[in-house]
Amino acid sequence: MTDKKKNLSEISFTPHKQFSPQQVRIGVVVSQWNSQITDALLEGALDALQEYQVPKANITVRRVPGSFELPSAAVMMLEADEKMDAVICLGCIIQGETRHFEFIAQAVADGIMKASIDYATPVIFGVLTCNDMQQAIDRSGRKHGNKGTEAAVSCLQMIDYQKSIC
Ligand code: DLZ
Repeated sequence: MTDKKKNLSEISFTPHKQFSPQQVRIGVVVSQWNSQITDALLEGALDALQEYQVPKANITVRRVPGSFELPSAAVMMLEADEKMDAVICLGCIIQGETRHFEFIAQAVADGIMKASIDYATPVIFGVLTCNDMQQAIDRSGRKHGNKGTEAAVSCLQMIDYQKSIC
């Protein structure tokens, strides 16, 4: 991870025997702000889940207005479906002229962490926090890989972890 040019999406893991991707249920909440980017993150995430053989029928995708809404939307999903194994949050926050960036980015990071701890369930931070649009483009399927793919693999790895300790 120290090499800036490294494609961060080139991550994988070896599942434990107890892990059956065909049986996991995953929610994905996607921010509509910067949708050009978040749609690409979603595509990367869904491709990765498909590669690991998670059935499409076991994946629930929902859109929310902006990244700020991601933590509460994740919690609502976990509340609504107790069989949900994990939720992936996808968003893109870009630095602007005002201080919205720092408030939103910090709140989202804290909210996602709180949701995962409160529910003892993986809630994955697939949110780009970028200085400009080019950085976001580079991390949503270009030279720095796709953060959505990375989020999906992290999600499966955490479900695997949870099942391996139960
Ligand atoms: C308001 C706002 C701004 C200025 N910028 C972004 C952004 O870069 N990325 C993002 O995901 N959302 C942004 N939002 C919207 C907030 O996340 C939120 O949806 C609104 O403040 C309504 O609560």
